[in-house]
Amino acid sequence: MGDPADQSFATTLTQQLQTRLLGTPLHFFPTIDSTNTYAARLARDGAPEGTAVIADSQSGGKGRLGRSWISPPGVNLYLSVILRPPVPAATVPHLNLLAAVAVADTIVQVCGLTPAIKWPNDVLVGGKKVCGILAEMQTEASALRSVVLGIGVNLNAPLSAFPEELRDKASSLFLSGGRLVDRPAFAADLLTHLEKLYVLWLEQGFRALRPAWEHHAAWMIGTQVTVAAPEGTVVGTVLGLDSDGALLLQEGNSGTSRRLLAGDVTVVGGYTHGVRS
Ligand code: BT5
Repeated sequence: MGDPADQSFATTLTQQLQTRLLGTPLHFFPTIDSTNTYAARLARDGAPEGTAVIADSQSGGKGRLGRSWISPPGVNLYLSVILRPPVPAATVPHLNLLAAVAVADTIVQVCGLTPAIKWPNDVLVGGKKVCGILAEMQTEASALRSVVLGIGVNLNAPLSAFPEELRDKASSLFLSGGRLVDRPAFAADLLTHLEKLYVLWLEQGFRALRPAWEHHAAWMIGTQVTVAAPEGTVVGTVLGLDSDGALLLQEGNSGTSRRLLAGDVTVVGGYTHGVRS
């Protein structure tokens, strides 16, 4: 599959893996449309929990709500993991928060940078997005069959890898920290953090993840935001996270508090509070 450089990514990652569950088996592709789409196909065909799909580049990388994820070759990480948690489908959004904590913990450990989580599924460094997360589930007769947890992290992308319109919003760990990141080592560490948090979540539920999430998202508390939620646009001040992972807002001048389960957050006046590199 592909050139030797590609193969060395997969071989080195396999050698460095320290997980019991996540990352085995590992499917590696020099290029693919979307690791999430491929993993969903594997999941439908019965692939076991822990199966991972990694690609060096994606031609159709997916974001949420039909948006796309810029996925140039040779520089970043595009990872999808198949999970089969024995939980109700309503708790699947927790996995976005769980993955954001795992990415933030890995960034601290590998790069020594200070990441900031932006609810629900972004990780920022220096106020710019370095990671996006896409959890997609498969259900049967309303029972959860599998979840494909997709994670894209900009590791070594130069500014030129991003289209003009993203250059003030997106960054890579290399651009933020000034040092190239070892891609297989980052992937191995990320899978270790993911597995640890996943086991914790299965055993103890979301409340066990909440302190770590709040640590990385502390900058959001008290921040004025606009949330484009499925139920409409809400403007307010972030109060925190509810026990089930919902975002709590104090709305406008009314003082009413609101619980939001999904949406896109924009910080009023820009990400200045999230700038912590
Ligand atoms: C996300 O969506 O942030 C989820 C991205 C998930 C990507 C991973 S890669 C592995 C797996 N396989 C896939 O096909 N997908 C997953 P959303 O919150 O909707 O953000 C998408 C928006 O982020 C875009 O509309 C752009 O504005 C911006 N964006 C696109 N590519 C980016 C990049 N590489 N870095 C930073 N921002 C980007």
